[in-house]
This record gives sequence, structure tokens and C-alpha cells, in this order.
Amino acid sequence: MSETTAQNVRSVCPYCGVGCGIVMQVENGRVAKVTGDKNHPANFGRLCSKGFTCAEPLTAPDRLASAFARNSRAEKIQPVPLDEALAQTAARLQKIISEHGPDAVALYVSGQLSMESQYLAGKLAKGFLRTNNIDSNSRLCMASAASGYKLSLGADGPPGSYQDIDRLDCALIIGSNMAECHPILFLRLLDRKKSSGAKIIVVDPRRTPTADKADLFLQIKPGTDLALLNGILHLFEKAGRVDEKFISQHTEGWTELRAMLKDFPPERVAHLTGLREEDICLAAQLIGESQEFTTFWTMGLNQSTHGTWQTNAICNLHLAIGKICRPGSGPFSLTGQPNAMGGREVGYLSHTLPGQRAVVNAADRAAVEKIWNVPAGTISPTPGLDAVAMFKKIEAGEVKAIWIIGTNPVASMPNRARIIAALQIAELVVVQDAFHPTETTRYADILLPGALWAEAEGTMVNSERNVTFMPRAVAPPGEARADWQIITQVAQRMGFKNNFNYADASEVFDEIRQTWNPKSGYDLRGMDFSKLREAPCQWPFAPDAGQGKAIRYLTDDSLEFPTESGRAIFFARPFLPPAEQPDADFPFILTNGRLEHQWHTLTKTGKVASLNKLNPGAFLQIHPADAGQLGVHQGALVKVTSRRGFAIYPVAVTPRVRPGECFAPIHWNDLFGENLCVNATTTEVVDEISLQPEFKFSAVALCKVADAVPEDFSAEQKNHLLRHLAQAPARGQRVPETAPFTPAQREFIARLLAPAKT
Ligand SMILES: Nc1nc2c(c(=O)[nH]1)N[C@H]1C(S)=C(S)[C@@H](COP(=O)(O)OP(=O)(O)OC[C@H]3O[C@@H](n4cnc5c(=O)[nH]c(N)nc54)[C@H](O)[C@@H]3O)O[C@H]1N2
Ligand SMILES: Nc1nc2c(c(=O)[nH]1)N[C@H]1C(S)=C(S)[C@@H](COP(=O)(O)OP(=O)(O)OC[C@H]3O[C@@H](n4cnc5c(=O)[nH]c(N)nc54)[C@H](O)[C@@H]3O)O[C@H]1N2
Ligand code: SF4
Ligand SMILES: [Mo]
Repeated sequence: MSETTAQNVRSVCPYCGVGCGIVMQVENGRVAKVTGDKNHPANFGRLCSKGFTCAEPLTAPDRLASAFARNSRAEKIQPVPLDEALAQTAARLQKIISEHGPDAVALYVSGQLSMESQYLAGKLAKGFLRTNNIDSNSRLCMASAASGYKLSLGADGPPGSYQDIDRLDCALIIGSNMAECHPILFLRLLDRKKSSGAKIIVVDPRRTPTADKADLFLQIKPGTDLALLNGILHLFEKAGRVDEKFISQHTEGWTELRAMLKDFPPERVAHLTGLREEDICLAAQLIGESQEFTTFWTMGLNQSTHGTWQTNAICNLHLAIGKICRPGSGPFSLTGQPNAMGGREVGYLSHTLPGQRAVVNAADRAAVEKIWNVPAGTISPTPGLDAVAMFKKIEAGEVKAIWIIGTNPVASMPNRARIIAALQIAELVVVQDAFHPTETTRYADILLPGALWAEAEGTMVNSERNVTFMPRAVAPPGEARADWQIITQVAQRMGFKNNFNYADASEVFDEIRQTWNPKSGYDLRGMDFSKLREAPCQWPFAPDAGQGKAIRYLTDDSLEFPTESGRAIFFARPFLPPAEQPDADFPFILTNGRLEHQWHTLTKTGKVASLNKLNPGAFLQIHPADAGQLGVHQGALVKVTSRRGFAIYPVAVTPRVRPGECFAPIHWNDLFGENLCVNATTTEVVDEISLQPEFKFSAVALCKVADAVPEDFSAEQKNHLLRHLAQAPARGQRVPETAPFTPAQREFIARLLAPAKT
């Protein structure tokens, strides 16, 4: 029986990095229903609202079912046969390379692609186009965790597994809204709390749904987590409760760290973080009293100019108390996207190579050149452009062409004005997406139609290193093709036929297996497509091992970290504030993030009615005290302005944010209304090590634009009004007759737009 006619097809949820197993019920070539896979170790049958509805976008009317192209920006983009678009992509890239050299092109890819697609995009760029200018949206996401792990433990990725949740006695959730962003893991944690009394500490400047479940909620001043983490370790050190044996056997650098910790007594930490001294002590006490202790973190720490340091500080804490690499304990960064782990492993960042390798390392380059069958010296030893630098170089005219696959940078990159300017200046913009229009496809010269996860074979790797097979359950629409096939077809047309000649995805996977890395422990050799069709497999998985390992770095009788010395490394990371501080002109701090029922830029979840009902539209959370000062009530429209741009939102007045701070969800962008994009305001300043931008902290000014919109305006009508308000050149302009408003609503808008009485 072929997969296309199968009744029940097991695969993986295409949303967050929990990587839940799903079962798709396929009827007449369509996915009729999605349920949780009871046998999958990530979720044991559970799914969240996004998982249950994940098949709905497959058949959305705006699926990109053919290629599009245009010869000049003056023209409108037109449908063309896929073959022609592939040939044009190849020819135009080739022309730019021959005129300006390989570094005049760049690829910007995604953690939402299969591992096979990610691997081949990197192989094409680094091995054949001969540019390291390939980066991914992981740069905006997990880069700081990746660089922090590499420094502290010797290799990227969490050392433990989800099973740790079933063993822990204390969880520190810091900079993560796990209840909304990794809901199935959070449920597992709540199960543990219920059955064992495990304690949960949550650190977030907002009282999130995650914080609601905490035993101890630390409502921290944004950007001060380093002080807190150092402060907690200070208390352990002072009380003589560090694990001296572990420190001496398995670590280096303790002396320097210990000296620095003296600077973080509770009084100072309380002052820096805005927390109470007794709460800081209580956090240390809860951690200290627990047998097993795990830290979970995500964007609240990674999206910071000190993101790498914050990862180091978390590792410091676990190493100093010896709670790492044992069941129930360890630092556990939660991966954002469904296959960002896979992408990191196959080297889709501008400084990495397949098998957790680095472009700056000669032996690493040589190993990969051998697998790619290219002459020694082919791969450039210089890291390529990271995402932020890439768009800067396009804007500067140095990079002429960009090929964007599976990400929507016009909505999701910081300081989007620059992104738009860059795409307008670029000679060639190729966008490979599953939908059109998106905020980014609008700027494309060539559009290539990518198949979605259920329409092509491939694999994804979740936060605990479990590789799940994705069969082709249904056919892609029209001429849409698997992303990896589109990449190989462009490569072949560029003259690399023999090196991009794969009969199917399993052949690509088999090549990825060859990139195993004895140094970092990355090893997929024990699994292949036939095994993966049966069940997901976790790496490290050596050949003939029978199964993967739940905990990394454990040897038969000891612990060996993949560093030069085999020891993990302490880093003394003093506190530094975020790059941009509020001042008289921009007195508020803007942070931003996600809501439970929506995904990123809404190309998928924005089409699902049940999810839109649960999270219908944009808003800005502000504290009641600030609302009073600004003279705004619930629903009033407020303009948020930073040094880079502005957005307009209805306010949600709530004590869940701290005074002086505000929060906007990232999901609603241009397709839903004018001036909704939070990234019009965010800063592109980056962490110096990870090059990840500080999305979570911008200084902004707030001012009232209009009073609350009455309740009877639907989300769509509110968006329409917002767009109109933003466009109205002067108060007094009328809404067009075609706009979807009732007479009463028109009266309200007329009052709103009436000239102000002086
Ligand atoms: N529903 C849903 N789930 C998702 C996604 C989605 O779009 N929707 N996206 C996925 C992806 S790619 C990612 S990366 C993850 C992100 O998962 P999370 O990181 O959990 O999500 P965010 O909402 O971006 O940010 C988390 C929290 O950081 C807090 N924060 C802001 N500044 C600071 C600070 O200085 N210190 C601390 N301690 N906290 C701070 C914010 O208030 C917010 O509650 O979610 C994944 N899961
Ligand atoms: N202000 C602010 N900005 C942020 C963040 C934040 O917290 N705050 N978070 C950052 C983070 S962590 C992330 S991960 C990014 C996410 O940002 P993006 O990657 O831009 O978000 P998505 O909406 O998931 O975009 C994915 C795009 O790929 C398409 N797509 C989906 N699946 C496939 C596929 O299989 N093949 C192809 N070819 N296309 C596909 C979708 O239609 C969509 O256009 O946003 C970053 N930006
Ligand atoms: S928790 Fe994540 S992977 Fe699991 S169903 Fe929800 S979105 Fe999908
Ligand atoms: Mo992410």
C-alpha cells in the first residue's frame, strides 16, 4: 500500500520544537483528521490546539501552487511553469556569481524545513556556490543557546531528554512562556508537579499563563536575568552548597567564576532585577532542596545582547551544583521551530558545517569536503553573513541576490524598514514559500512553490534530539515540490548534476548520516528511513546500539564533555544591561512574543477559524498605572514609536505587565492591517557572540491615537479601522463606502475622525 492511499499516516506536528507525533487520517487524498500519536515519546497522544488543526492550512486557498516570475520590478509577478522558474533561478544566480563573485549571493533558510532540505541548501551554498552566506531564522531564535552550549559544554544542544521532566523535583522556567509556546511539555511538567509535588519557578517580566502555575513567580526587570542567575549561584557558593567533587572532576574555570560571584550578593541582585531579596533566596532554596533540577529557557534569554552569556550562566549553575547529565537534571533550552535542532546539526548557519562542525576549523572543513566529494580547500574558512548582517550587506549593494526559503523576514526580522529597503535594492529576490501572498513574497522576482511537511518525505529533529520521519501523506498542490527537490533542481541547472542527484529523501538522509561527529557525539548512523518509518529515533545512536541515548556525554564509568580537556567550562559572566535604555523621549520598554493559538506570521494558523477565535487580533498590554497616565482605557488605539519606526495597537490594560513596560504579540503583520508589525520598532543590535538580535527589549514612546473601538467591531473590522487610521493623512477623512462597517460603526468612526475641538 502506498502512503498516498493509507488511512492513517504517522508524522510530526509542523509547529513547535516539542515535535509531537501526529496521526493523519487521510481520505480521498486529503487529511480528514489529525490526532496525537500515542506511541510518540514527545507527547504520548497529546496535542495542543495548533497540532489538532495543523492540516487545515494544507488546503488553504492561498497555497502557492505554481511558480511565479517577473523580469523587472515594474512588472507584476506572473505564473510561470516551474521548470522555467527553476531555470531562471539558476541562470540569474549564475550570472550574478560570474559578475560579482560567489559572496554576492545569499540564502536565508528556516527551521521549518526538513533536515534534507536544510542540509542540501547548505551543501549547495558552502560546497558548490562557494559562499558561506547562508543563514537561517534560527539566528533569531536559538543562536544564543547554541553558542552558549558550545562554549560551556563543548557542543550544541541540550544534554538531556524530555524524560527528565518525569524525574525532576524543581523546574526553573526562565524567559520562556512554556504554557503557551511548548504546551505539551508544560502539561507533562504539570503532571509531574501534581504527582510528586515538584516545584516550579518562573522568571518573566510578565505574569504569563506559565507564571500562573508557578510556586514562585519572579517578575523580573527585563534584561536583568544574568544578575539573577549569578545571584542564585552566589547563594549556593556562600552557603558552601556547591558540589566540590563534581567541580574538581568535571569542570574548569571555577576559580575565576567564584571570584566574580562575590559581586552578586542578594541586596545588589534585588536592586538590579527589581525582585525582593527573600524571593531570590527562596529560588535558591527551592533549587537547593531539590534532588533533581532542570532549567528551561527560550526567547526571553536568547533574544538578548547577552544571550550567550545567559546560557553560560545557566550551565554554570548546573555544573556548580553537579546537576547535569543525570536523569531529571540539566540545562534544557526549548527549541522554537519543529526542525531548528535538525538545522543546527546539519550546519545551516553561516559559521557551521554538517555534523555540528565549524567553517573556521580546518579538520571540520576537510571532513565535509570529503563527504561532498569536492576538492580540498573548496569550503571557505571565513564565516558567512549572519541574518542581520546579510540584509545590511544587501542594502549596501554588496550582496546582489537572496534566496529565501521557508521564512518571512519582512515580518520577522528586527528593524523591518531595512529589510524592505534591502529587498527593494537587491537585483534578485527568490522566495520559496508554501503560500502567497506573504509579507515577503510581495518583494519577490521569482516565487518557487514549496510543498508542506505532509506533502513530501523527510525528517525533523525535536528539542530532545528525536528524529521523526514525515511520509508523503497527500500530494502537494499543482506544481509545488519538496523544498529539497527544488534545491537539487536549481543545483543541477547550475552545473552540479552529479553532486545533487538523489533518487529520494532517504538518499539525502544517508548522506547526512555520514556527517556523524565522534567529537561532539552527533551520530545518526544507527537509524535509517526503514527504522524511522517504524518509530522515531533519538541521537546519539551508534550503529548496532539498538537505541539512542537519553543523556549525552556519559561514558561507561564517567562523564566526558566534548571540550579539549573533556571538562565543562565555567565562564564568569558579569551583569550588563540591554543595549538600548529608555530615556525621556522613549520612556517605555517594549517586549514582544507569542500567543498560544497562533504561529509566527500567521501564514498557517491565521487560516484556521478555531484558532482565530481563540486569539483574534493584535493588542498592546500596558499596566493600569501607565494607562491612567496616558489617559487611555481598554481598547484605545495607541501608537508605539521607537527610534526605528512605529506600530498601532488597541491597548489591553492589565496588571500582568510591570509599570513602564508593554508587550505586543508578534503574529499580526501587513496582511492583517497597516502598522501592525512589531518589528517596525525592534532593534537589530545583536549579541556579539551569537549574533542574535535583542528583540525582547526596545525603548519606545506611547501615545493615544483614538478612543476604544466599540465591542461590536469584529477583529477584521478593527484591523480595517486601524489601517484606515494609519493611512488617513488628516483627521476628517471619510472611510470608503466599500469598507465593511454598519451605519452605527460609521458614526463612531466619523466622530473619531472629526477635527479635534480646540
Ligand atoms: N503558540 C506558539 N508557540 C510557539 C511559537 C509560536 O509562534 N506560537 N513559536 C515557536 C518558536 S520559533 C519559539 S522560538 C518559541 C518561543 O517561545 P518563548 O520564548 O516561550 O516565547 P516568547 O513569547 O517569544 O517569549 C517568552 C517570554 O519571554 C519573556 N521575556 C521578555 N523579556 C524577558 C527578559 O528580559 N527576561 C525574561 N526572563 N523573560 C523575558 C516574555 O515576556 C515572554 O513571556 O515558541 C515556539 N512555540
Ligand atoms: N519581534 C520579534 N520578532 C521575532 C521573534 C520575536 O520573539 N519577536 N522571534 C523570532 C523567532 S524565534 C523566529 S523562529 C522567527 C520566525 O519567523 P519566520 O520564520 O519568518 O516565521 P513564519 O511565519 O513561521 O515563516 C515561515 C514562512 O515559511 C513558510 N513555510 C512554512 N512551511 C514551509 C515549508 O515547508 N516550505 C516552504 N518553502 N515554506 C514554508 C510560511 O508560509 C512562512 O511564510 O521570528 C523571529 N522574529
Ligand atoms: S506542543 Fe508543539 S509540537 Fe506539540 S502539538 Fe502543540 S505545537 Fe505541535
Ligand atoms: Mo523561534
